[in-house]
Amino acid sequence: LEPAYSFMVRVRLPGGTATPDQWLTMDRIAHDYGNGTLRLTTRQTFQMHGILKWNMKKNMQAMNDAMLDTIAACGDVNRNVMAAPNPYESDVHEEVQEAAKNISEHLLPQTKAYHEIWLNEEKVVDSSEETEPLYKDVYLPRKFKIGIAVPPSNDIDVFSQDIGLIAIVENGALQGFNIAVGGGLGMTHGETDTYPQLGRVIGFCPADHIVEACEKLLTIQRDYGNRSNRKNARFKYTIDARGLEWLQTELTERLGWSLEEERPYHFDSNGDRYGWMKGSNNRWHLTLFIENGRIKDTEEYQLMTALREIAKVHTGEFRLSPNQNLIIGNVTSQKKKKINELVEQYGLSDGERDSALRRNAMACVAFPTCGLAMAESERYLPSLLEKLEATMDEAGIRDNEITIRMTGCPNGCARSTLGEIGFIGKGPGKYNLYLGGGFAGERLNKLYRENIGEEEILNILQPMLREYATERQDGEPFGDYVIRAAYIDAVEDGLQFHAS
Ligand code: SRM
Ligand code: SF4
Repeated sequence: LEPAYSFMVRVRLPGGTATPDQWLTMDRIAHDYGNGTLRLTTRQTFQMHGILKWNMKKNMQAMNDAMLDTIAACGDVNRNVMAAPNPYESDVHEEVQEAAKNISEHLLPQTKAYHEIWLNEEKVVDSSEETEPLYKDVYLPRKFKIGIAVPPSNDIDVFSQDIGLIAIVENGALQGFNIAVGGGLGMTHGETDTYPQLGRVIGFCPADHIVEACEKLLTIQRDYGNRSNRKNARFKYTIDARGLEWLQTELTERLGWSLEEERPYHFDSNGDRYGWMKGSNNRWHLTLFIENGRIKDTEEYQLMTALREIAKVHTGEFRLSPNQNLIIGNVTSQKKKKINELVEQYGLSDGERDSALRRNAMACVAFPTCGLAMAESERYLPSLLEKLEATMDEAGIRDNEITIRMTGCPNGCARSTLGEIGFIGKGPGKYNLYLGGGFAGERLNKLYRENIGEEEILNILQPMLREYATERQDGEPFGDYVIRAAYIDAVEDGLQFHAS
């Protein structure tokens, strides 16, 4: 008898855009083969859990029929390329999406193994004869991540990417991208030579050369990344060990031309803007709040059914946000009425009824499916928020946005070291508390208290939030306030993250 091994499947979805048909396929296979829920991830894609080994092939084939695949969604390769779904910038949205798709496709491994294993394609070449022009026979030392932000929104947390691209839009047209390199957030508790780091901008690249620039940067990491210690193998460590100047020289040599001076840009937040808005293309976009990205039905909230009903009538697309939310994008004026009826019928949240704290909070998956979790995250954060919301209400700052990010371990899958308030699991019911992250994702937070449970968390945060309500300066974000009030030092560089 074969054991009932079950798997998680993560889709490759550059820029997080799916058609209504693709949505319906994911919904169907989540019920047919998965655990009946879908998870929208922090990198704008779908995850499904609980697929039994003997259903894997049928599952992958159903996805393939809907033009979806899982190639390079995991592994030591370039991962799902993120792109700002921000509907305010609908003029450049398509160009940015296109860039994400081009980069993703260009950096895909060429092996046909996926098709042979899952799609019953005939083995046409001996695998020893297959060539990988980019990855060669060594692949990368570690996972590699690329994302594109469109200022003023830093929704994709551009500085957390191995390569972060900042779209430069002038006179309504995409000119190119400032390139930030060497971001990455994972670390290991107690090992200070592992640390989160933010990307640093090295220059501007015209739009028509961006695929080439990403390729060359990736090959630098392929050739110089640490292959003897996986904990020091991300691009951030390669760059920190050799310096930005070295990287620039190496890049110029490989490109045969130099990047231009970086162009001015400004970010105002890394969160999502909820509700209906009209894009510049006369289409409508509705951002829905999806708590921790979990799509499921409960007795009180039929979210999964509602989104299925919307997919049946929607003619635009679904855009998965980097904050685990969902945008019903490109809705025509005719369809808006019907979609709005469904939103109301099922009581879907467009953020209005939720506090600003909850709307800006993210938790990683953690228990029960993540084998690396040390503490709860997705299943715990909502109840902790309830207690903090009560304090925010009392203090009269319910609508004040503060980013809270929680992860069940220091890998940082919900980008916890970028929260104004960050929690990282230490053990069952115990978290490290971090403070002082930048509201626009421009500054890492720093350890404030170690290994504390809920009581202590509340004893620390409740008075701090009350004080913030009365002492803050006009428009001062919480992450800036705790630094000004000397609760914590600002982290200017990831290399100082562990400094006391
Ligand atoms: Fe992650 C590993 C979930 C975004 C850093 N991540 C994992 C695994 C696969 C656990 C494992 O290796 O066994 C988790 C599966 C849990 C489960 O049960 O589903 C997992 N990561 C996730 C997701 C689903 C979290 C979420 O709540 O949405 C995100 C899926 C992204 C995607 O669609 O591709 C997810 N992971 C991230 C991010 C955020 C980002 O990329 O923007 C990070 C931090 C950024 C970074 O990479 O530096 C992140 N995940 C990690 C790491 C630490 C990497 C490192 O450099 O140290 C691991 C562990 C590893 O790679 O060894 C990890
Ligand atoms: Fe799992 Fe840790 Fe990632 Fe959370 S942060 S999903 S616990 S690996």
